[in-house]
Amino acid sequence: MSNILETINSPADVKKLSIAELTQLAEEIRARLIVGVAKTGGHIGPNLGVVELTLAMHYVFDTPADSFVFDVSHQAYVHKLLTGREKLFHTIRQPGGLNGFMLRTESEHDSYGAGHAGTALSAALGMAVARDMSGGKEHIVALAGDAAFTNGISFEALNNIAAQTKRLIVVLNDNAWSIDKNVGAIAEYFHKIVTNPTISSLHGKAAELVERFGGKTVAHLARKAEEAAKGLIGPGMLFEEFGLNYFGPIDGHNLPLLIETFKFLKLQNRPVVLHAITQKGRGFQPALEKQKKFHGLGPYDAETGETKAAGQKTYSEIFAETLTKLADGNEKVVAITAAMPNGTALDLFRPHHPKRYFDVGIAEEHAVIFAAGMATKGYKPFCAIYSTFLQRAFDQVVHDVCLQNLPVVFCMDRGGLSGDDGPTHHGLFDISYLRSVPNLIHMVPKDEDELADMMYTAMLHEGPSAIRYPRGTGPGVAVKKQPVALEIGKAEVVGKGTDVAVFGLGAMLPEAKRLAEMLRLEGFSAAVINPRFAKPIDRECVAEFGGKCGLVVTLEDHVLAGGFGSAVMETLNELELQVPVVRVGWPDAFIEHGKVESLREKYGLTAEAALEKARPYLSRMMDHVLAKH
Ligand SMILES: Cc1ncc(C[n+]2csc(CCOP(=O)(O)OP(=O)(O)O)c2C)c(N)n1
Repeated sequence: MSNILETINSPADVKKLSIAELTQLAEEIRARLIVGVAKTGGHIGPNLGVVELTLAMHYVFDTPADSFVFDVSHQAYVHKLLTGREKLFHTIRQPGGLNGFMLRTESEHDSYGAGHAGTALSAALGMAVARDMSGGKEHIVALAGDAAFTNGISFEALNNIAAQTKRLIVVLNDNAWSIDKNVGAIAEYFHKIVTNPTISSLHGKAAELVERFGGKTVAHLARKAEEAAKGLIGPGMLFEEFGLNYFGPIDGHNLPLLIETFKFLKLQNRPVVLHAITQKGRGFQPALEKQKKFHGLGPYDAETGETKAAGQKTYSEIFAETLTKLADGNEKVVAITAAMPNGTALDLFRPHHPKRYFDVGIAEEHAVIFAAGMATKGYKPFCAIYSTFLQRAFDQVVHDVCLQNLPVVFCMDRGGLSGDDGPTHHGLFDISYLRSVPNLIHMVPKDEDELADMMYTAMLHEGPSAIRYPRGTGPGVAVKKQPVALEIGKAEVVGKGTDVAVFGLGAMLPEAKRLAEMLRLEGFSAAVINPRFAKPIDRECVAEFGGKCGLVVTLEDHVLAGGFGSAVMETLNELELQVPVVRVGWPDAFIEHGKVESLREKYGLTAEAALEKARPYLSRMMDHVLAKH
């Protein structure tokens, strides 16, 4: 069997193929995805679901002149394979390799970068309006999953589309899944359309005819199907009410039908929605059986789908187990996730307290206000939202939770560098953006047991609180049976010293200890402090060490701008202490994807790099230290 995929250097090559060849290409792409992602890890399920859709889009439209905007863009691997990146596909998500999402700097075919959900319709509308203003003729196609429609921004865009442009194509890629099963009224609404037997049979017939006539009558048929569908579902089809013409549901794996439909949609002079039904994980049995797992995962066996047995418990798992325990003993504790039961591990909590578990969809802003509402009635909501996704809900944290001093707990998973996912997913800003908000306390545990203590502290605290913890596993410390409440704003001194004070926040504490050891070998007495709180900062501790030490070093897995080190400097300034501060953290730049360890080395988040940064101050201190000891 000749390998068609190898001959595809750009979308122009796709257009040369016959339907039979395209069908073969679809199979080759599936095989390539399954085998390739088995080695690199990545979003295999979503990509297997959009093979035909992406092929048909590239067959009919013309990127980069036309623009494709993918929501989240985790399903853009097929697009990457068809736009000159097949030879590099083995590098996806690998250091220095292709990014796992659309990236404007990676290819002229990637018209819009993303990683967070709900952005495709707004971005595509912006492009369409810009095109209209400058008299362009190109097509703009937004592809968004069914779960993207649980997100408010998608609806803000829908509300705006018909008023702003006559030409925009929205593809609703409906596989009924978010990462978990899609939730809420929108999911049910799509389900009703899809399972309506009359519509299905009508569209089945349309598909047959398209195949038979090679699409010659498709325009006529689509109109007929659309009219019939309208009559069947009732007067107010959701999208029609928003002023978009609705087409579908159609089989998102039927290549000829998709091609003819896109050709037809291209000619429309009104914004349109194409509702395509697809199957997440199509063509790979393990992914069909375990939809959730195969949404996105690390390396797996390409034959069986087996993954390495999980070893040590992750921070997410410790979080979920602790929350279950807290909820066992306190009936006011509730758990809220914005479509991330798997990632946050709240799916471990769900069976224990199903009535106190809430998946609100990909709706972080709503999740936070919903939590605020529950808190006004005496409940203790634990809002489990990744650090990067809580960025979405900043105003809700400020205006709804903190301004009213409501006791909502933000559990920010992936606080710190996320690694393979890259800049869209690194959780590097939460200290800066939360530290400025009155009433909120911000905690960072050094290990799993301290995470449990912090959650307990947050449960007892009468105002808002936030806890950030890193992706993956921690040091592997056993969690006590009964957590203890920590004194708010109190740091823990883990190593005494008088010359240098090293503050190691959370995951950076081991580096702080290593640095102290290196300093000791050079003749300096170095204290090591586990700050625990980024806010309120332990003023007494800062005053004590800032007063007696000749140098303060801070280490954090966070951007330097406005981070923990900045908080220490502000405090020293308020205390009128003139001690120099060496801050170690991420620079003022978006950090690429890669392995955490090597990126830390590259950007100087190691004890060695800290020592080099401290060197000029240490030299100046030397005489004084020699005299002292
Ligand atoms: C703001 C935000 N919250 C959460 C996520 C995590 N996330 C990534 S993909 C996804 C589900 C997407 O489902 P859908 O849009 O239906 O696409 P599918 O994967 O099913 O093709 C979620 C919740 C995100 N990317 N952005």
